[in-house]
Amino acid sequence: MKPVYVTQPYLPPLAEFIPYLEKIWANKILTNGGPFHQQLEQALCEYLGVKHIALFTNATIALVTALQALRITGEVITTPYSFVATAHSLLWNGIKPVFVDVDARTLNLDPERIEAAISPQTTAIMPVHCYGHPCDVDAIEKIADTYNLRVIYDAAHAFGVDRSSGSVLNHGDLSILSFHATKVFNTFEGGAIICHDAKTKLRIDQLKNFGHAGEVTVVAPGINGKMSEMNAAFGLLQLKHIDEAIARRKEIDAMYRELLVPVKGVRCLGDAGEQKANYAYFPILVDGTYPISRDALYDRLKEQGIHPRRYFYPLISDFPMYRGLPSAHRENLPVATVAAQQVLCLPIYPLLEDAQIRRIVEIIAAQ
Ligand code: T4K
Repeated sequence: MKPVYVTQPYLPPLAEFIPYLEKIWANKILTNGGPFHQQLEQALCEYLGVKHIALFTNATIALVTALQALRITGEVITTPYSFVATAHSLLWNGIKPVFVDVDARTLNLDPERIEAAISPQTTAIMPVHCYGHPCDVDAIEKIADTYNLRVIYDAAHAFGVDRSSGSVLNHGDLSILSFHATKVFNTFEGGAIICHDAKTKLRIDQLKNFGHAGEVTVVAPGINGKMSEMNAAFGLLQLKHIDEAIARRKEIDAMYRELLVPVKGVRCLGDAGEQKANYAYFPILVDGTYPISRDALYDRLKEQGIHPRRYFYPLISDFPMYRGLPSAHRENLPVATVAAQQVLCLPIYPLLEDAQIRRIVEIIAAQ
C-alpha cells in the first residue's frame, strides 16, 4: 500500500491550469502585482467575507511584515503551542515573545491567563487559531481594549472559518493566512494579511514591495514579500474547487470521529464554536489510559506506512532560542506541555480514501 502522509496538496486537473499559463506567457507579466494577483485579492475578499487582503510570498514573511506595519515593539504575548514561524516573526522584529499557556479545550491561547503576563513593555497579543479552531476572540478583544494592545492573529490554519458573526479573519487588527502546499487552500507557497481599511492595506503593500511608494520614493525599509503571477493563477483555479475540497474534509472528519468513539484513551479535539469549519487538521490526544505512549503509536503507524505528525511538538518555548525566556518555563505552560506530549495529527486531505481512514483507525484500535 502507498504511504499515507498527514496531508497531500489538493491539485485540480492539470489541463485546467494551462489556460492560466497561456495568459502569463502572452502578457509576460510574471510578478509585481500583475492581473492574476489583483484578481485573486478581489476573489478572496469575496470568498472569505473580508474587506482588504494583501497577498504574500508566504505566511512567515506576512507575519514579519504585519508586525512592521503596526510598528510593534517591546513584548508580545503569544502561544507556545504553534508552528515555530509564529514566534520567529517576533524575533525577526527584535520583539520579545512572552509565552502564555493554552486553553485545555481548544489548545488556543487562554484569555484568562493573558492579563497576568502584561507588562509596561507589552504592545500586542499574537494568538493562533490553532488547527483552524477559532480563539476566544471576544475575550481577547476585551483585554486588548482595556490595556490598549494591538492584536495580530496568526490565522495560518483558518482559511474560510466563520463564526456566527462572520469570518473569524475580521477580528483583531490584522490576520495572517498561509497558502502553503500543506494548507486547506494552497498556492504552492503563499500567504496573506487581512486588514480592515485602505490606509493599512496601502502601508502593507508598500512594505511587501521594498517600501516603494512610487518609482523614486521609498517610505519604509520594506522587504520583498510579493506573490508571483504563477502562484496567484493557481490560487484562482484552486478557489473554483475549494468548496468540494472542504466538503470532503468534513466527511473525513466525521468518519474519524465516529470510528474513534470506542477507542479508549484517544480524544478528538472538539469544535471551538465555529459556524463554518475548514477541517484543516485532525488532531487526537493520546492520554495515559491508552495502552501505549503517543510516540509508540506514532512509530507503529509509520511502520505501517501511515505518517501522522506531532503538530505541535516540541513546544516553541522548548527550542534553544526561546527556552531561556522566563515565560518559557514548563511550570508556566502546563496545559501546552501535556498537549505537546499527547497530540497526533492524523492524515486528512480531500483525496484520502474511506478504506485508508478505516485502516488508520484499525491500527489505532489494535494496540
Ligand atoms: N503559522 C502557523 C500556525 C503555521 O502552521 C505555519 C506553517 C506558519 C505560520 C508559516 O506558514 P508558511 O510560511 O509556511 O506559509 C509544514 C509547512 O511547511 C508549514 O507551512 C506549516 N505551518 C506546518 C504546520 O507544516 P512541515 O515541515 O511539517 O512540512 P512537510 O514538508 O513535512 O510536509 C508534511 C507532509 O505533507 C509531508 O509529509 C508530505 C506532504 N506534502 C508536503 C509538501 C510540502 C506533500 O504531499 N507535498 C508537498 O509539497 O511544515
